Amino acid sequence: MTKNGNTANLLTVPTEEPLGTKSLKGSSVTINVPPVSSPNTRRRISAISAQDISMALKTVALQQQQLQQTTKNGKTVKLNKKNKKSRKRSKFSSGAIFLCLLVAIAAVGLSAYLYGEVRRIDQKLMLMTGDLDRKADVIVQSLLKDCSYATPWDRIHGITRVYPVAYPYGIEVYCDEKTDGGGWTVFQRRLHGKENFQRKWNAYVKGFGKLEEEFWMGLERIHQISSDLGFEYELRIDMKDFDNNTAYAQYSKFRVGPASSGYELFVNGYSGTAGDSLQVHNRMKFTTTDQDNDLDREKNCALYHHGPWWHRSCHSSNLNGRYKHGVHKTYADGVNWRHWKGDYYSLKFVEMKMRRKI
Ligand SMILES: [Ca+2]
Repeated sequence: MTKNGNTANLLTVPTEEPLGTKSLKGSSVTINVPPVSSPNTRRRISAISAQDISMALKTVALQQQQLQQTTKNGKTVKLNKKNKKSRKRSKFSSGAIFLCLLVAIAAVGLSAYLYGEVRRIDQKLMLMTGDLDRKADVIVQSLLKDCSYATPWDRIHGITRVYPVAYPYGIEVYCDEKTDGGGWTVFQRRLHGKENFQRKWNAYVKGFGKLEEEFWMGLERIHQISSDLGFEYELRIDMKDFDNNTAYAQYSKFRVGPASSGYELFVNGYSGTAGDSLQVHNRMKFTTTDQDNDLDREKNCALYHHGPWWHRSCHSSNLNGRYKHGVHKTYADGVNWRHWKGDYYSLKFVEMKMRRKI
């Protein structure tokens, strides 16, 4: 019933789909129909209601479809945007990773290349250094083949190691760095008579004695040092008698030949204070008691005068003779230098030395 007492007609029309609105509930449309007061009114209501209902239903259905479509499009748009962003991010990430990999590979390759270059340069430097070391060794050894370039240490201590060509591992020699500017390689010394100089051929070839005291360097070493074709050598002989008087004999040219020559003596150019008692022995071979190379056909000069030497037939100097402490009665068998002290005086001190001429 209505407020004015008319009976309201309620018309319920089923819908095709749920409407989901406040005015349209459930699966049907409820329309308030005014009370029917007359048969004409009933017909008009009936006719209007049918059109309205039909239009309303169509309108609602259309709106519903539009709403759904709008909702779907919105989601799609949003999804599409999200997908695009995601794809962009994915593409960016993949590109960044690829770039990083390229950089890493390039870095590894560059590092390997640089390492190889450094290794090659290092090897070249090592080869160059080794070559320079070898050349330096050759130069040093050529300089140190005798006492010509003795160090200050050698000047103090006398004994040093030198490297003649025939002795690549070096030999120890005594250097005289005090006499006449130094640089002398000493090859014979008589000092106190304790060393036995009455020795045979092999001993005189190899050498004997103590470098600090009395010794003979050896014919082979004297030959090897003095016969260097690149240089000339000079000879100096320092002497002292028992009154401590000194004298010397110096020769501007000195050389000892090889074993095949009998260690032939080459000497020339005397100067000094002792007189020349050696020039007469020039071109003589060395003679020992067991190897007679002298020119005396009747005797062995080394045996007769008790002194291995470059005897002719026999000598005017006999510096390897017996150590007799000065004056002696026997003929020329002491440490004799005829032109200073004669054939009957055995010297207190003798030192024979050679020096490279520069
Ligand atoms: Ca003879």
